[in-house]
Amino acid sequence: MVRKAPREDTGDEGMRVGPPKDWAGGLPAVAHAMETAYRQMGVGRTALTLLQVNQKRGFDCPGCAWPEGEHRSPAEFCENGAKAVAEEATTRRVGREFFAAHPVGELAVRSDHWLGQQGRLTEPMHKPAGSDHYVPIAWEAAFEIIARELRALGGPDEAVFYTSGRTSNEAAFAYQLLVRRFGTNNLPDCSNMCHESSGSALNQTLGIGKGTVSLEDLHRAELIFVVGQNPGTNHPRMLTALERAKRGGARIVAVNPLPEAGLLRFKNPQKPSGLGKGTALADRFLQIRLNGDMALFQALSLLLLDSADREFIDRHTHGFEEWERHLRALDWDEVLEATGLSRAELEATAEDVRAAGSVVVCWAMGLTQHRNSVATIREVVNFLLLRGNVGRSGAGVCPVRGHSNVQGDRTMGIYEKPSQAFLDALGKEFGFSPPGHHGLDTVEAIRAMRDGSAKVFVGMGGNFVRATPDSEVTEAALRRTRLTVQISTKLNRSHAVCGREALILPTLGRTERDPAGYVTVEDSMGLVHASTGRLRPASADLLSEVAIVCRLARALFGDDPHVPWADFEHDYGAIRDRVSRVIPGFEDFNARAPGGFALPNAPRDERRFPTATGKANFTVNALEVLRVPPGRLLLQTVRSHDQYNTTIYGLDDRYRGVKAGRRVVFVHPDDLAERDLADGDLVDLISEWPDGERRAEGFRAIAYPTARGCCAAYFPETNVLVPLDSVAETSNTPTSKSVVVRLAPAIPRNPDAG
Ligand SMILES: Nc1nc2c(c(=O)[nH]1)N[C@H]1C(S)=C(S)[C@@H](COP(=O)(O)OP(=O)(O)OC[C@H]3O[C@@H](n4cnc5c(=O)[nH]c(N)nc54)[C@H](O)[C@@H]3O)O[C@H]1N2
Ligand SMILES: Nc1nc2c(c(=O)[nH]1)N[C@H]1C(S)=C(S)[C@@H](COP(=O)(O)OP(=O)(O)OC[C@H]3O[C@@H](n4cnc5c(=O)[nH]c(N)nc54)[C@H](O)[C@@H]3O)O[C@H]1N2
Ligand SMILES: [Mo]
Repeated sequence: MVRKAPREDTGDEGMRVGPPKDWAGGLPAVAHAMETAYRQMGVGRTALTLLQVNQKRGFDCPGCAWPEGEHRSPAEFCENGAKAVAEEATTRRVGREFFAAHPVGELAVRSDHWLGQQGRLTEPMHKPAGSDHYVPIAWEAAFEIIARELRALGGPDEAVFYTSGRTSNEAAFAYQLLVRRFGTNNLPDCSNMCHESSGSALNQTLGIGKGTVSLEDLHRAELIFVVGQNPGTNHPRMLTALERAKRGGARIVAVNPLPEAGLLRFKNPQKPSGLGKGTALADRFLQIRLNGDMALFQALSLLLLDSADREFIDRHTHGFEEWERHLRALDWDEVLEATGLSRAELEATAEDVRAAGSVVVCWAMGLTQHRNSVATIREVVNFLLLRGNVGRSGAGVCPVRGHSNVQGDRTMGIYEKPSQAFLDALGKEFGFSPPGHHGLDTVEAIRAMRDGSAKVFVGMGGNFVRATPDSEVTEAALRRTRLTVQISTKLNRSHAVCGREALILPTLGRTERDPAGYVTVEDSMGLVHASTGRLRPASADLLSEVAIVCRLARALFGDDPHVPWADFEHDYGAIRDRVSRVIPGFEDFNARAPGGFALPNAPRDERRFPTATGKANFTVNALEVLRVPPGRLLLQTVRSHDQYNTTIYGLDDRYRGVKAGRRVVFVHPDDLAERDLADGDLVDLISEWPDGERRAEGFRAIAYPTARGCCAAYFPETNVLVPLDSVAETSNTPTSKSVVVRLAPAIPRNPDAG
């Protein structure tokens, strides 16, 4: 059986490819940001909006979760932050006329780019069962439909409540409360596909599922590893922090199969220095093979065993001897094969570490989306513990989060496996018994919908059908449900690939005025602060996410003796009062929110490790080299410079030299030659898995300086290639960065197929 990606109008005809850039930022970044902003918002609104990003009394940038820092420049935005804002603050609108003109069947084959470009959703829409059109519906009627369908289920576990990571703390807390009052822990979220592996590994080893460094630690670090991350595109403000660290004398080691522009050189667009050559960032570039990181960190640790911090190890850690024994048996041939690096490179890097008083390791999706991701991240922890690089100034673990409030949503209880302590506190505060058994994560939720055991899907933001793996399986799963509900700002494919009955509930974005007051978010480094939107809402008929949750709760529960939903709807302070009594670290939440505050972090603040052993745990992780069958390549699915996850801003990937197209696959020239392929050839990507092949058609092969044996292509176009059952151990994260594929000359496309 062959699974194929749906045909879509990609508009790739005018594609041009040039050499990749070796620097990021600078004036082109400003120019591109402005161009997008003007196109979406016009000149006046652009000035008004961009000046409020990440300011003390402005709104939190919906772009990424990188912290703001103490000294905010008057234009604390970056190119991609500006694009994220422009997407939301666009003046384009999608109203009832649009849905009258475009049946659902047509929208389902439109490209993600086209869908996103249509503009902001303006009123609640309903697709009745059996119809191919959305029609307007009143808010209360929409809530009645959801309540009716939820009540009709065989039990609460037949519903799935997804969350994407832009939802505010207040909305997230109210949402998980509604879901648990209803009786299920089926709260999958985008984190399941993102940093779940980091959370799993860090909880077990350090006793906290978050990073242990502050922005100041990064500024003070003597050596910074940036592993499996492309900050020039995905966390541009991080480059400013790296630049600052470098000015203070830090060295930077970039570990990546791709020579990403932002890792090599940075021209700060906010400083006059941004005009010149900029700052060279990485002192050392380790061009590693995909999935070679566990071998890398084991090898570095082995080379550094003689310089262990014995005092720290004896006092604060557990399991060192067993780990040391395991390391000493490391097979160098396997290390060199897995990493694709030379022994000399590894030894030189170990000397960098030996010379550094403090080390930070930063990482993102390059480490989290492999089968052995949890073990790899545990190995990063081992490497840092060895020299006492956790819980002191300038040192620690730094998983760099994606969505702007993904970390806060988890803190608020958006989690399918909540701790008993959290459930007890929630139950005590509201006087009910939350469900004790664990719920479904993202992959399990897809299986449950596929198998018919989950029948209602509610999405609090995000684009479930496009963000998830195995597109064909997932699309069929969603279509099988009785009802899908999408609470969204913008149109996306999850509105078109929907349940038999479907609802679109349009909501306010971060940038917009909310009469019920400010909301709060938590950044990647555990700082909580307020966010206040100031723009006029995209339509008078939008409700805030909190209001949607509260009104749905009233339709579902009637007069709820346990939760004052009406109060919550109109006064977010009333929600924060409850949070302050349920979640540790939020004491006096309302008083502290406006100024912002740091959540407690035991490893960072006190060198205390609240794990099962009461110490930081060394762990033994078996090294398995990921060998691909002859003729195959390992594919990673990445973001282009012009996208935000499934939102496609444009068709360029400036830093990688691609213009006006997305169906490309980056391959090492020698790997192309071995396959008798030439730069520019059209190929199909075929992934192989025991249950059958999956095919993504019509990709232009680009000769590119990636590591040998590896290739890269953009998601979501390649999600069809990631099998649903190919997941990371423990975290269950889809293995989006290591898919075994073969390249085949493309089957010519039928020009009429659209
Ligand atoms: N503009 C913009 N900003 C974003 C996003 C966006 O889509 N657009 N998305 C947001 C979200 S949700 C997230 S999670 C983050 C994602 O931020 P990133 O993790 O930077 O995003 P990816 O594009 O997935 O890039 C993965 C990087 O890891 C490298 N890599 C892949 N596999 C391996 C490996 O096995 N080992 C090593 N060492 N490196 C590897 C790739 O070459 C690439 O540089 O960005 C957030 N910010
Ligand atoms: N193959 C592959 N797949 C991946 C990844 C990968 O690297 N490779 N990365 C994974 C990662 S890291 C992540 S985080 C997921 C992302 O998965 P999601 O978070 O589900 O996807 P997004 O594309 O960020 O969601 C975009 C939609 O969110 C809605 N939206 C935007 N802002 C708001 C808001 O303020 N409120 C509400 N209610 N809705 C809003 C808009 O309607 C928009 O269309 O994708 C994952 N999928
Ligand atoms: Mo993410």
